[in-house]
Amino acid sequence: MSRQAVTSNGVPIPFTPELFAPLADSTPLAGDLLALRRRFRQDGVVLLRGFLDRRKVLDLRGAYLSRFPDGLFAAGSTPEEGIFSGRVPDGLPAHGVRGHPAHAFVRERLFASFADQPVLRRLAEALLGGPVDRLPRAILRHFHAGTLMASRAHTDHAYMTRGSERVLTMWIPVGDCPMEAGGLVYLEGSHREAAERFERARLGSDRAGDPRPISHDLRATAQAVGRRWLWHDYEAGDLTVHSPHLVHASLDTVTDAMRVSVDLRFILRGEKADTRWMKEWAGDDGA
Ligand SMILES: O=C(O)CCC(=O)C(=O)O
Repeated sequence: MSRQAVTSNGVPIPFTPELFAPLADSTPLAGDLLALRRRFRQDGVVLLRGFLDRRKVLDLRGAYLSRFPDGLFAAGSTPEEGIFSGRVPDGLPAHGVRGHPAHAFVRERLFASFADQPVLRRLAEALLGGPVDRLPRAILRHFHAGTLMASRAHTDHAYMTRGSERVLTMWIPVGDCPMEAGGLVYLEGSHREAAERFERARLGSDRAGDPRPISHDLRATAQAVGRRWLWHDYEAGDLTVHSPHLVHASLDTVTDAMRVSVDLRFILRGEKADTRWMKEWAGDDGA
């Protein structure tokens, strides 16, 4: 993918300064939690590079991908490298449904011990300003080249309307994830936009009957509100934390390496959680 045009869900978006800008790096604020919280409130997102141990993240990648048949991987490559063979093995159930490795993996102790690392909890507490609980519904995403499938522009709030807004999401790439691998992009300052301002973008959505996503068309989404998509070439160990009101989406995976990521959500303790997020994720749970 040349960076003159990137795509999301197969729809090109010119990679121009009007539509894209780099995501601010908040790593220098990691030691000053008040400043980090101010940045989080102001921008609706913080990027912390190398926040997690790279080796631990790559071990998680290897552990997850090793649950797939060898045919998923290019000859001579390891599960941790996650190089797509170009062919999904016959009989593999749809992503995340019972019988697919992601469904079992998010229910394993290994996954829970990664998600429950004290360093993540402490970060959530610093940003939400008090003790937190992790919501059990943790999503494992896995994209590979050739599908032109990516996350549509949306806010997390649209999927969590039955509970408190005092929640946050951590997005953790499980492996290196440059833009070409399907990097997450954030619509700058969009946590301060009224939802109605996106109506024009919604009209062109490929999911017109579903009020939750805004659109698969990231150019139309950005232009509806005159804002830019913030991008980053993520490396294993990086993470972002975002507000439930910040619009985000992902780009198509066009690299040989598959894109794996985890979303973790935390809620301020004592707040009412949306019950759909109180049970473990399944690819077909509809939430
Ligand atoms: O990983 C993705 O493509 C989307 C993640 C997401 O939507 C989220 O973290 O809320």
